[in-house]
Amino acid sequence: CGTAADADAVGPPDGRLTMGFSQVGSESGWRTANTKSIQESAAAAGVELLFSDAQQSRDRQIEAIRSFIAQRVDVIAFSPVVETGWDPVLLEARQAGIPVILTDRAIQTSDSSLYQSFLGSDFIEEGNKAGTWLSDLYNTAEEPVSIVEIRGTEDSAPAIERKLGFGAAIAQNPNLKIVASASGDFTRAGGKAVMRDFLASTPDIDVLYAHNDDMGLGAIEAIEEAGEVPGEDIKIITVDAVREGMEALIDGKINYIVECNPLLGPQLMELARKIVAGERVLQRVVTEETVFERSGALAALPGRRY
Ligand code: GYE
Repeated sequence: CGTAADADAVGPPDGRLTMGFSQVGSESGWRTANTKSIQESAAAAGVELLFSDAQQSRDRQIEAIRSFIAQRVDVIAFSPVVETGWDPVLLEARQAGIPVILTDRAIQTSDSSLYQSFLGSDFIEEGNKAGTWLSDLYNTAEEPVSIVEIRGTEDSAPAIERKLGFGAAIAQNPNLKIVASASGDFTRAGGKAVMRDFLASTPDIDVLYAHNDDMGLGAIEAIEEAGEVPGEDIKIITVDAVREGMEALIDGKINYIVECNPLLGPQLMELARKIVAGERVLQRVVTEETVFERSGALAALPGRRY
């Protein structure tokens, strides 16, 4: 058991690390797998986890982080719902001497020393992979190809960067045009509602690019209700590769999925342990990911954990 003086020493005084984790919400299959990974890895690593669900609200995340500071946790980790607005609360954490790790989503800040490390995917690269596949698919097209885009949560890093990466890649092929784009907030219901609007307002849609599987799955329902065949009348590309997305890919309703790995728990626990022990860590840790067409999905699905 530690004394007050031990609080500033390297490592938790009782040897057991306490982590406050503020999760975005439970908006998607990806998020469910991510939460499970973090909870299971904390248990396996003997980390005491204070877990808080922000239901997609930045204010609730800030409140959660303040409460972790008040409880004097050893380390704070969070997945920021949007990119901006974090500096004040991160300064409070610094003043309390509590290190912060970003997981999954990045922030915009003028002071990147406000966090120790950022562990997550390269979303620009994901958007790029989606756009490159599409450019190649239509490389002999002579007619314009109409693309609709369903974006993730407004102002979130994955929505901003998946759009950017995709846009840069399709610019290689002058026939490819985004004719409509709206946010479906990364949820299935959001994806369905947006797709229904697109189908009513936009003639002759050739391609849907959805920023995650859940929105793509919601859009598939809207497409089928409109009497069209997903994957054939409208080609569909999504991001994540959660089980239901992979099943839709195998059924031919989705044509291509760019993988985004939610299993960040083990790496997060390792980073936390090192940071609290005063070891140096990389400021950016990028997760490894692949892409799937139907054959790859068939081969990967049996061994998939989510
Ligand atoms: O792609 C989406 C989730 O931030 C990478 O958030 C994550 C994204 C993921 O809701 O399904």
